[in-house]
Amino acid sequence: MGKSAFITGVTGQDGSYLAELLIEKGYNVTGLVRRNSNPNLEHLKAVRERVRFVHGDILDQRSLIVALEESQPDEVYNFAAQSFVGASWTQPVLTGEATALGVTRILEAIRTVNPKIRLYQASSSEMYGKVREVPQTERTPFHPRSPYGVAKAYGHYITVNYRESFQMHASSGICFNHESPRRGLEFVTRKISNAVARIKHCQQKELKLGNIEASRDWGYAGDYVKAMWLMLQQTEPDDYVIATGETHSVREFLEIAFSRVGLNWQDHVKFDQNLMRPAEVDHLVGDASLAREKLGWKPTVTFQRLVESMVDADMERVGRGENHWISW
Ligand code: G4F
Repeated sequence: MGKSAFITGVTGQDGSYLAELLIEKGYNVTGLVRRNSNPNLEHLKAVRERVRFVHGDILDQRSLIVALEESQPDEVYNFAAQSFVGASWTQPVLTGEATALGVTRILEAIRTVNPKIRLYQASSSEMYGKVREVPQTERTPFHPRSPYGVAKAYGHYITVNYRESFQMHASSGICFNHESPRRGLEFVTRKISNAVARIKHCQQKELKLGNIEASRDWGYAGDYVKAMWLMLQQTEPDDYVIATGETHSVREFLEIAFSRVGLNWQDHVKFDQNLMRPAEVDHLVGDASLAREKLGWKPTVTFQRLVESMVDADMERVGRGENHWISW
């Protein structure tokens, strides 16, 4: 009989790529969805008949215990969070409840139902914030710069703590930014690729952005979920930086994205002070040597190819008449 996995945040970018990967590997996959929501299964369309959905909420301890009792997984992958950094200043308490304490609830649910269940926790390069060294490794100290980054640091350390306190097989992937055509429209990469397609199709004239000098280590989400799975196949749990080792600015992303459709970004992009963050993370670049050595993992998609594939996918979508628009 195949293994079984339980994924929180299954309808999102990472959850959907991981569900596809695990189903291809013969897993039984259960996904947690919120009862009151009308879950958008668009990203899961290739596999949705093969995923079993259970209701529950990362904010509600009992629902997590019941969901794990019902699904009896071998592995849990925790992606549930308030994951947009920008919103974490306007919803700091919700961010703490979901992104920080949500991890403790998952750990407690595992301890209660079956402490042998293996856990993948989605940690984040946002924990490095005002970076103390370049590139960042598993040993680089954290200095988070947003309520989101602070909450992720809590989630990271509580995972380490339960591993050390209760000998749980709990691992964290300190994932640097990872993108794809399934990225949410609020994140800068998808905001740009969607706007490029809409501008090219004469549905939008300009694109408002905040700090375009910020630079990130941007990889492809489909590559990153493979590293997450590999972490749970190791005999010993550990924490791993997952990154490409290259950093690029938002400005570089704009140049490639607009030129992909023969446009000049300077003709369309406007600066909007309201999109500047109260505290910024200026420069992130990760060193994934440990993942390369221990997991045999490496990224396969270049920055140029990533940007182009996102623009191509949005050009196709907008061309088909699918209209995605975001006002912030
Ligand atoms: O795309 P972003 O919103 O991603 P951010 O803040 O780096 O966070 C993402 O990656 C993290 C991993 O490091 C995850 F943990 C997190 O959940 C999320 O997936 O912003 C990237 C950069 C920032 O410096 C931001 O200030 O783009 C800058 N930016 C400039 N104008 C903008 C905009 N970001 C957004 N979202 N929208 C803008 O208009």
